[in-house]
Amino acid sequence: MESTRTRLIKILSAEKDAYISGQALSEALDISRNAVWKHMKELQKDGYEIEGKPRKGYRILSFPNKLSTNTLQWGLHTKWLGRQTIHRDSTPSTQLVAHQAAREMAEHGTVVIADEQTKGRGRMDRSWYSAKEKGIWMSIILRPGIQPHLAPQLTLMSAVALADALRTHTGTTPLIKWPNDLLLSGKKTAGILTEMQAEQDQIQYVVIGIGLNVNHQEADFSGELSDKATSISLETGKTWSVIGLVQDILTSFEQSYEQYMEYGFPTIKERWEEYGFKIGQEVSVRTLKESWKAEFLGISEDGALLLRSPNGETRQMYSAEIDW
Ligand code: BT5
Repeated sequence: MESTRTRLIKILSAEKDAYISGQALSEALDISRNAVWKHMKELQKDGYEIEGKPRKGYRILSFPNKLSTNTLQWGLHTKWLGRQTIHRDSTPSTQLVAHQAAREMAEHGTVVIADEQTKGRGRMDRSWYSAKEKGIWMSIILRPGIQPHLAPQLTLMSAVALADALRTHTGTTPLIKWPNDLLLSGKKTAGILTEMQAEQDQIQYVVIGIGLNVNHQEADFSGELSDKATSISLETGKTWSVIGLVQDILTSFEQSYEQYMEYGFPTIKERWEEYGFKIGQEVSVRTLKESWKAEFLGISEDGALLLRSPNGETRQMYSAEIDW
């Protein structure tokens, strides 16, 4: 059951610019007019800017710049993505919360987001540094009707959606380092982690984890990250609203996902290659058995890495460690 406060915010947000009378609110929420007034005072204390006019009623002028399920909804223009959100002030990892929610049948498009992760994770048990309120640490639950072996394409699709959103929202031009890093000025600003629960030929759900450094300053990165990591703020010299950026990423993600589901991977491939890091350049490739130099040609129609070996042969690789 939603709290009275959440219902009150929902009613006020749905009205956008119009006023709602104290009487209408008291009836809708089944509380006294005095209780409505008290709730308004509480909201103002939490940073909501609320206008109350005699004989007209109340309206919200602005939301606080603090992430919450409510502030995320205000100004979100998606159809289905992020319509259900789970927000945590602090959590070990939004991936864990998302897996749990998905097992409990959370719907397609549910977004889990946290101000801070204490055990953020990358691929292969690597860790992901997720400082409090500095970035976007979120996991998206999807239930795509595709074959499990195609799931890696969702990582590439997500990277394109994220790169598009960063380009339009912040004016930066990210590059995507295969398969899941977003770079600005050659340093990592975002990473994507795709995890899935599937049977042989059917995906139950996929969780796409997105970590994006937004307002970190140089002092926020230490150790190995000091020369490997960057943030949108470091690159643009500005502080960004995490909420506004999340909303634009979700819009971009929803569009890319729909494009992918409708037209398949080729359209994503083209967009990916526009952002591809080191396309046409030499890289070192390591597999379990061998290590060799190759020219990075781009990605194939199904998302594999395309490499030209020194003898001129073109090879497709689905997994390899690349020294860029
Ligand atoms: C990734 O792994 O890049 C995937 C990161 C996914 C993080 C999101 S946040 C929301 C969701 N919840 C989670 O717990 N995870 C997801 P990988 O390619 O394995 O890169 C990991 C490596 O990136 C580390 O070994 C570090 O070298 C580096 N790294 C760690 N934190 C970083 C940061 N904040 N910025 C830049 N680089 C970082």
